[in-house]
Amino acid sequence: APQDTQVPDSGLVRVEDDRTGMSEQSLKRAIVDNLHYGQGKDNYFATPYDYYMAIARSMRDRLIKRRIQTARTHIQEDSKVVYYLSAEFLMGRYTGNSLINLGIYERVRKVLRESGLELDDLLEKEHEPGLGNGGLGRLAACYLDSLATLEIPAVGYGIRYEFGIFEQEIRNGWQAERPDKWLSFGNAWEVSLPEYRTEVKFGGHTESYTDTKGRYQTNWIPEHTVFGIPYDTPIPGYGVNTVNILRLWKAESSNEFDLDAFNAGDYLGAVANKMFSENISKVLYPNDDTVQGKELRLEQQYFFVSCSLQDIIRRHIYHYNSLDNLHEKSAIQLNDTHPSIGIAELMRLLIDVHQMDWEQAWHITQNCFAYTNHTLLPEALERWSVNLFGRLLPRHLEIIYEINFRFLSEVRKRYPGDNERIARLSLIEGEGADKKVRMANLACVGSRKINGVAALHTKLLQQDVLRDFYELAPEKFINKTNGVTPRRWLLLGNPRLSNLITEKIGEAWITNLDELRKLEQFADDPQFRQTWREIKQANKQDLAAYIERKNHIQVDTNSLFDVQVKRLHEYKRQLLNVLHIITLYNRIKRNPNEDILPRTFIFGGKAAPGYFIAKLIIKLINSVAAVVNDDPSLEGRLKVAFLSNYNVSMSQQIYAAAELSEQISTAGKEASGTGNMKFALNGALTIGTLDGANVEIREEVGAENFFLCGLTTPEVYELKAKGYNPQEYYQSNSELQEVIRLIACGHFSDGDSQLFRPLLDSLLYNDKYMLFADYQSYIDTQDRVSQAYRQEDNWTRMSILNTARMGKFSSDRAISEYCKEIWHVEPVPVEFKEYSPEDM
Ligand code: NBY
Repeated sequence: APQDTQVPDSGLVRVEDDRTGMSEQSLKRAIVDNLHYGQGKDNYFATPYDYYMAIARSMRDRLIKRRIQTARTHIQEDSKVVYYLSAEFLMGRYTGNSLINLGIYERVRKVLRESGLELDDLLEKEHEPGLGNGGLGRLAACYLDSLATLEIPAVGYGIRYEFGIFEQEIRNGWQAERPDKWLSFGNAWEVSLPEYRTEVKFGGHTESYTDTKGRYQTNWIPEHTVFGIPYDTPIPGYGVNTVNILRLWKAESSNEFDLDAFNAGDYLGAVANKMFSENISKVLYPNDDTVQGKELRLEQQYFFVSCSLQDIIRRHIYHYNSLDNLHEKSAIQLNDTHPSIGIAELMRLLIDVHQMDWEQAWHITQNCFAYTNHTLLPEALERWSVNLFGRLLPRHLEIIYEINFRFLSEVRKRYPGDNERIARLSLIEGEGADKKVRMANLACVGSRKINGVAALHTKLLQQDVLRDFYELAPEKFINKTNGVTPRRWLLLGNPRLSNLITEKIGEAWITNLDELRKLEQFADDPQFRQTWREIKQANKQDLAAYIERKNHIQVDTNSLFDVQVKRLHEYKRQLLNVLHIITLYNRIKRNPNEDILPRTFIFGGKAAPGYFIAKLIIKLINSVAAVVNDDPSLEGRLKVAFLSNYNVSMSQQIYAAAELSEQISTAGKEASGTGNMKFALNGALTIGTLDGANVEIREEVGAENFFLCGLTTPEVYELKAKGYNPQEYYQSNSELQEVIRLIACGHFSDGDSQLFRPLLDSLLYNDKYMLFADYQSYIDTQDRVSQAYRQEDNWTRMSILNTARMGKFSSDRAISEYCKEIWHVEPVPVEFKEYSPEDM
């Protein structure tokens, strides 16, 4: 080897490495270097996108060094590792977050300013990776941030969708979808590792044989095989050297071109395998909270789960040369049932590939997995037709039948003759042709722990959705109330407020959110209140400028910013919010001098493309906006803005500017909600039902600082049991009648009385989510909100107390609990060492 790499360190001159250095000089050199050699540009040719790429690459360089040392440390210490399996990771833009977590946001901003460049503008050039639908995918992202910050060895495993969640456009008030080509300008953040590509089988049949030791074995002869190529993105912790990874799998063909088929003149047949393979990681399914029993979806699930488990096993064997202790060194979390096929796949890998016996394999499997449930809606529970399942995964179906056989024998011993219970617990539902595999049952049987995502949700799982499993194994059930990362949702998203907070109480809150309690002492300080208000005002002005630019609506920044942003879904009741807007509109129309609080209603959210009613609600919001915003008799007191293509980046700006947070789902339907936490953290007050985590938010901030409305869960159940009739509420409420009649007569649809008929009919004759039952309570509470907003000082006080009392809802708290009570993992501190020739 050449000797000249060994430069003796004189101990006098220390020059920072361009790829790790943190001084202003090093950062500047790094960015210029990446601009030159990464983008092939200099300042004469460089576009803002080139600068963005150069900044991103400079940050990635800094993280890669730390990643290598993190990986080394985890191996040296024989650390137990958390594997977070999720079909969705809604990460938001990486670059701003990495600057924040490396602690050099301000420094880089200064360096760029010296060259006449504005960091915040450049960061907006990053195409947000939208690899998720909503709360579930975003929760996975917050948890990765906390895992790294808490120095827990962890890997996120998922799918590298070529197209993420669709881009939403509003055309003539309707939602239209465009494909999200997020990779078309390249992705500075990922590194591909083709050497770790992994083979996955699909279809075909199984054969039994007896091996040389006389053991009964099964061989799976597949119809197709596909390769999974891993792409890694570094996940930095805040203020620590730990950098974990998010490993996403891309599907590629294992035989590009079938020469035999080609030679036989079958050109399309020759590329069939390529098309099958590449389809698998092509596109994210855009449904949240409803399942589509599509074959491609099951292919996606099995594809990424099989790649991930093979990857876990490969690394484990390399390190320990045995799988006997797999469960002692790995904790595998199932983010909903989407990856729950992993339970059968791990059994298959241990038994068929690694020749373990059933009992040992089952012991290891049950002790590796834990399952998080995210929904109470029956239509969201995944059940695959046995037919389809057996065609795609014949070996897994056999294994599931075997798991079920053994499981039900135990159940029978415990509940002899209780056939109904046995039928409910079975992994297989129904008889004959339309038998289904119940993925939630598989997840429950194969996991050591089962958790809900808010206290109420966990209780309802135990009493309702998973009751039989709770009675069978109550010790498996545990609550883990969701949390959000304060790094993205306060420090990055609301710099003005973060600076004020840090000025007052220091920066410990960034990694210990309970510290925010120290703000309580300033809640009655007039000067502090004034500054608090000015910050909200400045954030509102930024959002108003955005609304003006995008929607061409001028909003009054002194009006109450009343915000509902989340996926469009009937149970989330955006329609109830609209009924309130029209109620206020009618009041002004009836009495133009009525003293109505000026409000700006802001909506954002995507509807699943096949969800007609949700799309009609978007059309209604935009139709009401068109009438209300242009009516001079309102004198600008009401404005409505639907912000198209709501995503993580947009939401950061919205939470910072919001004053009223709408969390009005029908009680017992929203598992937790996490937007509710982000709003309150940024000082918005909540109007909400006793649903999901709202219950706990209200407990923390105090009932006097929360606007409660609507039925409770027991009341909802009771009303349903005695036969809910929306007409009873409708007939006795003249203000409600006026609202419905105004929509019905075509007032918001150019006289078309049919357009919104489906919405009105569903309210008048069915009203599954009980909007009419909660209407009056909601309106009354909104009236109280208006009065409270006019007591400016007291509103500000409530706002400060909301932020001050959000400590519980940090994802650091949530993840610490998972670590202690589910995963049994400990922090592993990582030391940072400069490069040295010994690295080679
Ligand atoms: O998970 C959400 C819950 O609705 C929300 O209450 C909770 O706070 C959040 C985090 O725990 N669920 C959710 O976002 N679900 C999905 O996005 C989703 C996506 C796909 C499918 C089902 C649900 N699917 O079956 O394809």
